[in-house]
Amino acid sequence: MNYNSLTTHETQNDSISITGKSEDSTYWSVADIEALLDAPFNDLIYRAQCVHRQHHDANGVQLSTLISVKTGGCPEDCGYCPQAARYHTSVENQDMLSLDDVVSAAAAAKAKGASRFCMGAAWRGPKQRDIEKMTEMVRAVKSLGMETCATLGLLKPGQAEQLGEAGLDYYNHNLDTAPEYYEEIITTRQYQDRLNTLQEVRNAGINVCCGGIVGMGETRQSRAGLIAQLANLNPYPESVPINHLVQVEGTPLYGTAALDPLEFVRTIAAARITMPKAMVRLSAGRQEMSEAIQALCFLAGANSIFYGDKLLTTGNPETDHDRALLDKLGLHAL
Ligand code: SAM
Ligand code: DTB
Ligand code: SF4
Repeated sequence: MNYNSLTTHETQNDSISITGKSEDSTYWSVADIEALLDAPFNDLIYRAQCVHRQHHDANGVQLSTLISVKTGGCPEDCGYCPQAARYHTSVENQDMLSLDDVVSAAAAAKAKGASRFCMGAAWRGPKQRDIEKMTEMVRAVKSLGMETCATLGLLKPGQAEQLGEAGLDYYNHNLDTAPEYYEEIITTRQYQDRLNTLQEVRNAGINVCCGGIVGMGETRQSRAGLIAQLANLNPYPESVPINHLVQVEGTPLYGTAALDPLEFVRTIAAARITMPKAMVRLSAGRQEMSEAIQALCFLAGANSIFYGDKLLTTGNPETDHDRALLDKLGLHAL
């Protein structure tokens, strides 16, 4: 199918659909997604917006607040990450936060309007004693009436069940990039390890939050490859964070050539079209992004953001600033 000439046609029930691969199809080839990314920008965004409106509140944005419950000193070698022990960045190691600290941060996030609270840890994966502390945190945050999410690295059999029993709603574990580019970025764990963890999460009945990073020097074909991997997960993730690389001094990817911001917008649109019901999160990198590009991301189907002045270790727009942006665009928090 040639997406370079996307046209619209009226369907029997008069709603607008667009010729091309059906959004309900379960399989997307890399070539299908490359064709989307290669399409004229207006055609791509229009199609993404149509898909978005079929499945979501057109002007709603979900707000998730992040907290790093254990910072730095990580044994892995992810080339983008300021928390890897082997890179010399300005991140200071911090032991696990106390339950009280986490609950206060969650309550403050809720008071500012966040509906989900995501707890991240700089681990290859949690040990059993870590899972015990995490389940306490999940229970406490859940009891505040917030959705809970955790991102703790690779999970061993049985760990996802324990998190699920404590009330974990989502587990974030990213594929990060396309399989063929992965070894350029991370060598201490394999793509298949990540897929195995995602399967553990699915088997435990926890919603999957899985996405990746763009702007790591990958080709457009590799961006298509990432989206294909995500879209072909069966079922595809409920939540899809699309991060723009935050370049941190001391990491191997610091100094990577800047990506054209419109490529980022195209990637968001491809995620929306191929995973119509997912929440697509405009994730890391917003602080470095203009309001105009963020607005285009919302137009392309992003309907979730990280909300709060910090991601895990790097900055994110101030909440007042984000509120003003949402107001300016007539967007409301979900
Ligand atoms: N240690 C766990 C793991 O890697 O699975 C959980 C935390 S890790 C920081 C979560 C995700 O943050 C990574 O998979 C990556 O997608 C994202 N991330 C980390 N550093 C980033 C950066 N500098 N820019 C954009 N995204 C980043
Ligand atoms: C995700 O996809 N992005 C978030 C969250 N999941 C855990 C993390 C972004 C981290 C950006 C770099 C930092 O702040 O350390
Ligand atoms: Fe460790 Fe996660 Fe950072 Fe990789 S992304 S170095 S696993 S904290």
